[in-house]
Amino acid sequence: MLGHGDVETMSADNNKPDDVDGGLALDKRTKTKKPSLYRVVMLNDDYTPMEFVVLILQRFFGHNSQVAQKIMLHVHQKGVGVCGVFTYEVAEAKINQVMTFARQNEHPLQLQMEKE
Ligand code: TYC
Repeated sequence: MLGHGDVETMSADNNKPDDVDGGLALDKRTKTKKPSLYRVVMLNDDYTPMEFVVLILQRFFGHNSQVAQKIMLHVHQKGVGVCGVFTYEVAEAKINQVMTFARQNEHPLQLQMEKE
């Protein structure tokens, strides 16, 4: 139990105090939790043009043209590839935006989310 002016050590990596009071909820500092991360993966298909996939990887995932080309070819050859890693809400938003844009352009491009 900590009194006024008592010293409590802090683990540097996780912003959590070392447990010196048996878990009793006396610590008033902000506790942070790292969010779970999710891979956004792209699936190959026989119809979506390669240039369209490269455009998606640049516009929605911020890859430069060289990296975008490499990811696109990986998906084309292996069947699936990672576009990026995000929190759940960001991953979901990217998938919705990309699949909406693909459908508007009448391409069957499919993206999925995978927990890291
Ligand atoms: N296989 C497609 C073609 O030959 C290209 C492609 C690559 C499509 C990646 C989807 O996620 C994809 N036009």
